[in-house]
Amino acid sequence: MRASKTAPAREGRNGERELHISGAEGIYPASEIPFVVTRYTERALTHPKGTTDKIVLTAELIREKPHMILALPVSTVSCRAPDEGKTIVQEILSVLGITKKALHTGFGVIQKGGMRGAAIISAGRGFRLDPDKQRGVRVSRLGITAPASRMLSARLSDCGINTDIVREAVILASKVVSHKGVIAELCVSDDPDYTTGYVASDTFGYIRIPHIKVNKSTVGGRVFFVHEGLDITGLISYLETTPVMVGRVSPCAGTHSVYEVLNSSHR
Ligand code: WAQ
Ligand code: MG
Repeated sequence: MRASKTAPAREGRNGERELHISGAEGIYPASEIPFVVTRYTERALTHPKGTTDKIVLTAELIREKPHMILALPVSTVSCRAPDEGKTIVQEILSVLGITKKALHTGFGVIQKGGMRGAAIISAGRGFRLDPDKQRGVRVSRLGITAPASRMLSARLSDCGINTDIVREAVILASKVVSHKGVIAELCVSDDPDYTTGYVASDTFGYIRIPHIKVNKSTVGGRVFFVHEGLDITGLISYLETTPVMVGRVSPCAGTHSVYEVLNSSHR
């Protein structure tokens, strides 16, 4: 599903532009499609980013057998303000070998906001590698099996964070970092009232960072940091079209300091 609204062109340009409001995707049994369509439509119509004037829903049969993956373990770091959040992001990413330059490019993309997909950035030189800079790359064809979904809900509930937003983000991040070329993902929601972001990596799992942005801010986005010299076409094809489902779930920890989280590397 994708929902947008029409806005006047930027100064000095002609015509109108489509502002991204909300998007969602999943892999479901055909019998669930009517319910999913209702849920996604309601989400688009009640989105905190504003009133949508266009909702596009697409349903496609997946013929390929989905590739099964393990969900990342979830933890939360204590963080009280955006400045502290930025420092925490820097610490995690530098341990993962992502340069300051790459991080600078990444923060730039998120600060600008307004994208429907994610940016791909090389972890060393900090170059933006995805071809459509306005749209980015939209991760799709991802889902979770029914038993894994029940387990994920139970584990997230134990930590008091069992919401659609967290569940969908954990599934997405697990697909993204399951590709060997991706070192880490940085995410900040573009919803004005959602201020928790995350850094996901195969090494440290899904690390939630509360107060990564100020309330009421509509900037946000996603950035995938990748190994230098990676085959970008192959990565985009994996993210956009390879069906991937979470079949098993990892533990969920409570809130800890960033050092505790970094010292408990799970793999
Ligand atoms: N593929 C690529 N990029 C995406 C996708 C996707 N499927 N969905 C969203 N994005 C990008 C896009 O640029 C959005 O503007 C941006 O991410 C933010 O999307 O554990 O809600 O849906 O509490 O606002 C993080 C949860 C929530 C943290 C993230 O993102 C937690 C969130 P949003
Ligand atoms: Mg959003």
